[in-house]
Amino acid sequence: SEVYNHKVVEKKWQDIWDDEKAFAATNDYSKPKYYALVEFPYPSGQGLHVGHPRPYTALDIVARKRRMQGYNVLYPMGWDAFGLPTENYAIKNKIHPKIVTEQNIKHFKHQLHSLGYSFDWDREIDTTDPNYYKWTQWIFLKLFKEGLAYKKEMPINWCPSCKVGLANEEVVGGACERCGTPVVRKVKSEWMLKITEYADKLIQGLEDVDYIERVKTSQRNWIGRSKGAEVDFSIKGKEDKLRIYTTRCDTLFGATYMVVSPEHPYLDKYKADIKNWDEIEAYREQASKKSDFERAELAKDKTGVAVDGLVAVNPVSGKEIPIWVSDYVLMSYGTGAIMAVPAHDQRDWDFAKKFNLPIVQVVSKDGEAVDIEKEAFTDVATGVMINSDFLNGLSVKDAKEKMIEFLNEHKIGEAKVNYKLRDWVFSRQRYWGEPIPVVHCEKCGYVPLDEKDLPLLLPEVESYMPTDNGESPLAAMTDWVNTTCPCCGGPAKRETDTMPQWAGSSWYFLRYTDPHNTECLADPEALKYWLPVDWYNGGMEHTTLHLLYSRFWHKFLYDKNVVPTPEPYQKRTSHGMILGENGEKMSKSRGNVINPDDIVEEFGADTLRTYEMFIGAFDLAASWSDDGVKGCRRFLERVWKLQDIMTDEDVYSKDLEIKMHQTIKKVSSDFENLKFNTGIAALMTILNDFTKKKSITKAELSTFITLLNPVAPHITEEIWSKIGNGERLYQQPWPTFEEAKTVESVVEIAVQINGKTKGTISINKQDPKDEVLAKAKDEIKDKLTGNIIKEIYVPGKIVNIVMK
Ligand code: ANZ
Ligand code: ZN
Repeated sequence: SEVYNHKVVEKKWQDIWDDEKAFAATNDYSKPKYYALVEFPYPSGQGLHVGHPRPYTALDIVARKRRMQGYNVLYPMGWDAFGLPTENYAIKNKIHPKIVTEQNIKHFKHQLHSLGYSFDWDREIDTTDPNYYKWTQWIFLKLFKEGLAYKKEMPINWCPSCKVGLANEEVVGGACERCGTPVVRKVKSEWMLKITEYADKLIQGLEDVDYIERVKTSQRNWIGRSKGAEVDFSIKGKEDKLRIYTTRCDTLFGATYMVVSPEHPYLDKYKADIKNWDEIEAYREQASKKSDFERAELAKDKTGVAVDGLVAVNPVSGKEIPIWVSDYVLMSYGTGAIMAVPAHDQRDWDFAKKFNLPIVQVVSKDGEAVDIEKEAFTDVATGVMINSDFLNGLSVKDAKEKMIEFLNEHKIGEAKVNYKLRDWVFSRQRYWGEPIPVVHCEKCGYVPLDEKDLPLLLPEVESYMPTDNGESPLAAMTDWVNTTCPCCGGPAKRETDTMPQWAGSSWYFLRYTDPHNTECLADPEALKYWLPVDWYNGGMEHTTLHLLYSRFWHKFLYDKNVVPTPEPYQKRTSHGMILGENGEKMSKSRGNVINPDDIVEEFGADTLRTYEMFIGAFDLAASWSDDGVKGCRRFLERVWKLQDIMTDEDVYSKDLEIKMHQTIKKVSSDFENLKFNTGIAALMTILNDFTKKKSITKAELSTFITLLNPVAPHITEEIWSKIGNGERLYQQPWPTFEEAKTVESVVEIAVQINGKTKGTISINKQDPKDEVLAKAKDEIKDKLTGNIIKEIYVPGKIVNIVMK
């Protein structure tokens, strides 16, 4: 055959697949379905990087294989196109973000197309398309009407560089996730989504899905369910109680002081009683400059001020204890106030040591007092209560229960569950996002737009620059801002904040099922058929953001009968990153960025696909290797040459029959179990057998290229047509194997006399015992000189003749 020219072959088949709409999902709902999903990309100006093809190829393999297995497969692609980088680029280059987005999408699409993915391009979606974001706004209205979207004055994480408010999830190590600038706190009125109302459902739902364990764990930790109690401490001379949250109500007798957060409302309320108000105020000012993240840091040096003039009373011991203000207590968690138990909480211990506050041990180690001079004693498992009146002698667990009973009985507290999860800050003071479809009317307050007025289009503005006072550029568009109230018809102002980038991706997988629908977000029949997504693969970095947000929206839509399943994704896996040759992250500054276009140009899409799947265990990070790429190219060249040694037989040859069945079995299961690398290795192994033999039957070659097709679809399709097989390879059934033919039946076994090996014979595992023994004795006949006492045959393993 002529030499393998990937350029000709790949272009040819990509055109044919387009013409034939080869990979369109059908609306034939009688067929079994399979919905494979990868996270749609943000179409950045940099284009595709070599990290993208790893997950895309993996699920392309699954999708192609499932189609061959007779499934109606949905494997869609689209663009998560709102967001800051595009807006920033637009500002810098004075081009409308819409135009930037169009250009970027065009480039991305061209790149993805050149990789031969079997996406159903007729279902392409773009989150910035008004026909799409109409439904994003529609979902927002539903949330608003249910009281799950609300406006709140709150201190937010503010990035002074991006000039944008950030959700907790977008703050990494105290800095803006995007630009790395340290985040400051700023009080703003923000739209919030009540994801906390779904905290329990989001935890419980994890029981019913097949997610890799580390995804489940990190979702649980992020939600951070904590079981404890709230307890009222009285303040001497006041009606008000100071309510605290604790997970260790068993230690109440050890509470030697209290701490309130600098933002605690009682400070202002009792300003007149507080003698050192100036000091307190100065401290509050200082604290306001820190992020919650910095304040909660365990290792940090504790600071604080005693509140001079207010005294609390421990409700169980009756002792008077001081109240302090410290920034290690956050207003955003529990009640914003704590009882400090320095003997058993390390933060309290650090604080007590620094400010010389009393430390009283109330938990012992199995009844023995422990040394708490060096650190707090926090072990719960061995803890037994001491110095605690009616709790003495109880284990920590029993003491908690008993204390809760006591609190209930005396009406000074009760059991309480808290979550680390915060409500989702849903407004951004930026231009390039979905407008929030709400107006503000002096008389009626916040009023939602009528559904029939959706989409609320993003208006054209002159400048996309965010304003220094933190308002969106839309605020400057008075024509657009001033409107009438849908409720009373009076003058009203439009909301000028837009939705965060995470909005459009919170439901996009629903739209793929019916992307052109103008009546509803998707036809209920389509949703019923396609949901849940059978397999969703995406980055670990999206576990606490996108994955949690989209599960939240889905659960809400399920409660509203819009979607038919309580969970959106049945299975979730995650891929490892692709690093540079040196094992470091690829980045412009390191100069180690590989452009997939160059690889496709020089070696071909099939080589890139094969390489990215062969690079290593799918869930682990892997370093790029140019030699590895060349190795995969050589593999495909050898596959190409198999045509030259093909014979006409339509059966597997006797000597390779078992290996063929084994390979089908292994590849079939490896491709379903994230073991793409070992599946490909099995194909490489059997390729060696063919080349060594210098012959391959037509049946063998046909099966071989069918198995390789999901990985390297162009070259295999070309070989298929060249060896005179009719139709298309992508339309062929996936090869099947017979279990019985996957086990090697011919084996070599040892023949022993009195446990010592004297020879070997080659037998069939199924051969009857008599036959094996006869063959064995014949093999060693000149050594059988004594009396045979016993003849032992361990089937398929060994023959032992016992002689005297
Ligand atoms: C007394 C105590 C004694 C505590 C003890 C712990 C150990 P998680 O598990 O994270 O929910 N806490 C409560 N509200 C707080 C706030 N707003 N800011 C900072 N810390 C706060 O932790 C709950 C524990 O964290 C609570 O239980 C409280 O300290 C502290 F031996 O109360 B504990
Ligand atoms: Zn009104």
